[in-house]
Amino acid sequence: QWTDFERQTIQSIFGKMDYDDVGPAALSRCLIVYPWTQRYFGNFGNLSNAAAIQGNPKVAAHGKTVLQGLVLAVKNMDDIKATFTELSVLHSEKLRVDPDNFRVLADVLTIVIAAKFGASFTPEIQATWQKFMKVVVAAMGSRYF
Ligand code: ZNH
Repeated sequence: QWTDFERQTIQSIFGKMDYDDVGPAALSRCLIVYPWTQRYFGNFGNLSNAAAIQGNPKVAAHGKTVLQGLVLAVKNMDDIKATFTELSVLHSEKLRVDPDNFRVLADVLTIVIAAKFGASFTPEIQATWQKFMKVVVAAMGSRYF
């Protein structure tokens, strides 16, 4: 269901992305702007204010982990749902993350990326990115009943 343009666009975004920068930025922004998402990270230590969240090494590490998860989706663009079956089960049954939060994180990630890429993040590229994230969010939620 992907055109050549869409495949190239997603690959190019991930090729240019600095994971060590974007992952922590997106997760920390999510925890700051949507504080209810903090409830899942009770073992991450101090999340009491924006500076604490941004300086928290566990948040940074986990931001990178989430992006590594997205890299799996890029590598398996034709079967994202199956690729995320196990992760969806983990988030549903073990972590008990409300699936609405996947869209929330996808949105903050979009904002972080748009800010990084600036004018080169054209409406066409953004539309492709949002389509990709929509498939990811659906796949992450696919094992919720
Ligand atoms: Zn998540 C974990 C991915 C979203 C919460 N995650 C995780 C991991 C991964 C991921 C890969 C690891 C696993 C293992 O270890 O095995 N995520 C992901 C993705 C996404 C997500 C891809 C989207 C897109 N998460 C999310 C959200 C939330 C979460 C939204 C909330 C809010 N996760 C989580 C938690 C965990 C995880 C809590 C666990 C952590 C620790 O370390 O403990």
